[in-house]
Formats: sequence, structure tokens, C-alpha cells
Amino acid sequence: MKEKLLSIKKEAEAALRSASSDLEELRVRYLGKKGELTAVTRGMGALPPEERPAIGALANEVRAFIEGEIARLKAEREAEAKAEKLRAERLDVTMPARLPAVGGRHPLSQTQRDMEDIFLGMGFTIVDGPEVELDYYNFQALNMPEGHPARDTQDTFYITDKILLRSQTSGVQIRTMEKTKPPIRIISPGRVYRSDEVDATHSPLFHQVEGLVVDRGITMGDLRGTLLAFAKGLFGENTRIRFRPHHFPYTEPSAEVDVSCFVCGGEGCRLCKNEGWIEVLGCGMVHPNVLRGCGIDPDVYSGFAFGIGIERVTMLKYHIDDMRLLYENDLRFLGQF
Ligand code: 2U9
Repeated sequence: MKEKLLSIKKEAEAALRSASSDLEELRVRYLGKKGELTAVTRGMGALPPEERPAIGALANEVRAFIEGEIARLKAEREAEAKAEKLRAERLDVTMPARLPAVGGRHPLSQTQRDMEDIFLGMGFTIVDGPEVELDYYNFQALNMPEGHPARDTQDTFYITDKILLRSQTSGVQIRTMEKTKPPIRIISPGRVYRSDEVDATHSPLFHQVEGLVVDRGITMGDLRGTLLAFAKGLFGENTRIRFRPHHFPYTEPSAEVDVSCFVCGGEGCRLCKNEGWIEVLGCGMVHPNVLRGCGIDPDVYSGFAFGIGIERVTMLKYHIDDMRLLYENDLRFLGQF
């Protein structure tokens, strides 16, 4: 029996030592209720009583040895697995963070916001309106009756003979005048459409900010002061403006407005083509027919209006020489703003 116990010990030791050994399986095989060691100790009853203590002690020693080996190997394997897990999941917390790619505002949106901020600062309210517009609000109410030559030059996208894509945001101002009594001080930024061929300075879809002020006693002096404040706000405190006579059907008198070149200050340079001045907007005193058509008495009230192309201002400010760059959304271009 002694030999049997020693051979179990030897065999178990060899089995446990193999790296691929299944510890639980070996525990069951040697120590389990039906295990080899248990079978031997069960047979101890058949031994002469004087041999039992020595064999019992040896059996206990073998059991303790196998139990100890299993516990030791188990702990060793667990420690190894934990070390391996730590190695695999190692984090270098000192590594610089990968910053998320943050978008920026499109230069057209930026210019529109800059312009809005300037007019908001002067007490204007921003008003919105439909891009699909009635002929009445785009032309008729603006002193351009059917057959008026200005209708042809505007090359409008018609949807039906009475519905069109607005070619200016003026319908917004007409609706405001119909609905509210003066004083009125509004701007209407937004998308407009004209059937133009695409080139470096034209697009069938572009953006403008139009403005309208109506009250008692509004004069061209108010128009000039407002536009000077706008020009200084957008192009810099030293900016000067000049008016050149022009014609629009909806304003009388009308003017085009130049700003002193913000690159050379008026000396003459590439941007202003040596003129010293750059054209940026159109404006005028609201035509009496337009006021009357909206139920505002032109003998009591007067007003001024202006229109500014957002693309044109953006291209000037950021020295962009081709309008198409503003619509292609190439991130290499947009990333520069
Ligand atoms: C009402 C009455 C008058 C708006 C005006 C202009 C002059 C003008 C152009 C600027 C560049 C259009 O985007 S652009 O091509 N606009 O020159 N716009 S006066 O006049 C109005 C508007 C509304 C009721």
C-alpha cells in the first residue's frame, strides 16, 4: 500500500508538472470521491491495525502534497494570466491626446453673421421669408410691373407664371411693410436665385443682405450714416464711403456705394485695381410707389433701402478670386478660414 501511495504521488507530480495539465481534472482524478487516492485510503480498513497510522500519515502527506501543488500551480497560472492581461491592456497615459476634428464656420456664413451683428448693433431686426415667392412680391410690389425692362435683366427662374424663385429678398420687406406700421428697421439675409451661367463671379444661387428703414423724416443723410457705420464695422475704422448715382426701379434716388480700399487705404493696389475704391452695394430712398403699395403714405413717411451681395463681400475680405470655391466645399479650401 505504501508503494501504491508513493507511485500515486510520483504519477500525480509528473502529471501536474506538464504545462498543459488540467488542474481540475487532476484534482478529481486523484483527490475526488472516486479518485485514486481516496480508493487507497478506503482500503485501509483491511490493514492490520498497527500498520494503519503510518499508512494513514503517508496518505495524508500525499493528499497534502497534491493539494498544495494544485493550489501553487493554480496561483501561478492566475498570476501569469493577470500579468499577460495587464501587458495586453497597457495604456500610455502620457501619450498626447488625439484631438477631435472640429469643423469651422463657412466663410459665407461668417460674413453673413458679421454683417448681421453690425446691423443688430444699430437696432435692426432680422426677418426671414420664403425663397419660393409670388411674382407680386418679387417684382410688382417693387415698382416693376409686367413688361418692366428690369424683369428681363434679372433672368428669373419661374415655377409658374405667378410663382418664382426669388431674385432678391425684397419680398420680405414688402410683407413687413404690409403688416407693421413704421418705424421699421429690418434686414433680410438669405438665398436668392438668378438664371446666370456659373463663372468666377456669378452663380445661379447666391446670398444677399437687404435692409429697409421706414419712419417719419428719414433722409439720405440717415442712409449715408448707416452705411458708413456698416462699412467701418466690416472693413475697418478708417474706411470711407462714396455714393455714385445709379438707377433701381424700387428706389429714387438710387446709388451704388464704394468703400475706400481696405488693403491700400485708397492709394491704389491690386485689389482695387488701382482705383482706391471698391464697389460693395446698392441703395436708395424707397420709391413712393413702393411705400404706397404697402399702405404707407409717402407724404408722411420716407425710407431707405440697400442690398449687399454676401459672396462679393466675402471674396473681397478674404481675397478669393473665384466664387466657385465658395460652393465646392473642398476642405483644403475651407480649412483656411
Ligand atoms: C424694398 C425697397 C427697396 C433693395 C436694394 C439694391 C439697391 C442693390 C444688389 C446688391 C448686390 C443686389 O446682391 S446684389 O446683386 N442690390 O443694389 N438693393 S436697393 O431695395 C429695396 C428693397 C426692398 C421694399
